[in-house]
Amino acid sequence: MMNFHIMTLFPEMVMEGLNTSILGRAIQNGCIAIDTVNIRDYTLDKHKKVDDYPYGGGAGMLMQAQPVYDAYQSIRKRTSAKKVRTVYVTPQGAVFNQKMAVEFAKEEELIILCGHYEGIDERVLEEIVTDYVSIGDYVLTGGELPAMVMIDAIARMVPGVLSNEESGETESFSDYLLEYPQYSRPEEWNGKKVPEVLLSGHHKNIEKWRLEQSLIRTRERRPDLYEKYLANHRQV
Ligand code: 4FV
Repeated sequence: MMNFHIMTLFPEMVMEGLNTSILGRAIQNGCIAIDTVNIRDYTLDKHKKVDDYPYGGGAGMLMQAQPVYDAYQSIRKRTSAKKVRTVYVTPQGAVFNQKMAVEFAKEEELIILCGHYEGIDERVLEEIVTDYVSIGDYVLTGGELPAMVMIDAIARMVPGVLSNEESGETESFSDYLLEYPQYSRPEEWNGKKVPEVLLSGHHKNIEKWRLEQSLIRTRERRPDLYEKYLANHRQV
């Protein structure tokens, strides 16, 4: 059972987005639990102000420390572990990948902090964040989509979430190679036939064909991963 606690200004956006097919079922069958904490609920002024101008000037607004910290404390009060792993999703973080998803899936509890505007006051980040994670080198308007992307990838790796039919493609990133082309019925569609080898029933030949296709696809689309694969499989 894995508990995700999401700190956000837009709880409904996150819950709506995550309560779908596989994740919805995982929540129903108790493999994972997802709750949201609305940072705005922890403001102390009547205008429920969460942001202010950045010292030193610069464009945009910054989320202030106090509401974030108090929202965090509200989660800590009801989580068991001493220091719960707390991810701040931000372009200033390590880029998320399948390896990190597998690692995060081992946690019982995971807090994910979603920023907005230009980001969050550094002083509260220093206080509560254990991991800085980016979903890619581009700038979004908020941390909710990154949080949902991470939860989707992490939850898939929690035992019981995927049925064995669904857990196929996870290994496609385990040895740097992209997954091979896949086909299903009918055997011919739009004048295009399924590659003969896949209909042959020769598992050795199918495996060989799939590896070849993965190598071709990886070399074409992700030369960076292809280099890593070659380095890892240097024929001595
Ligand atoms: C982002 C990313 C991202 C930046 C300012 C939210 C936005 C706003 N988070 N991976 N790329 N965040 O663009 O994680 O606060």
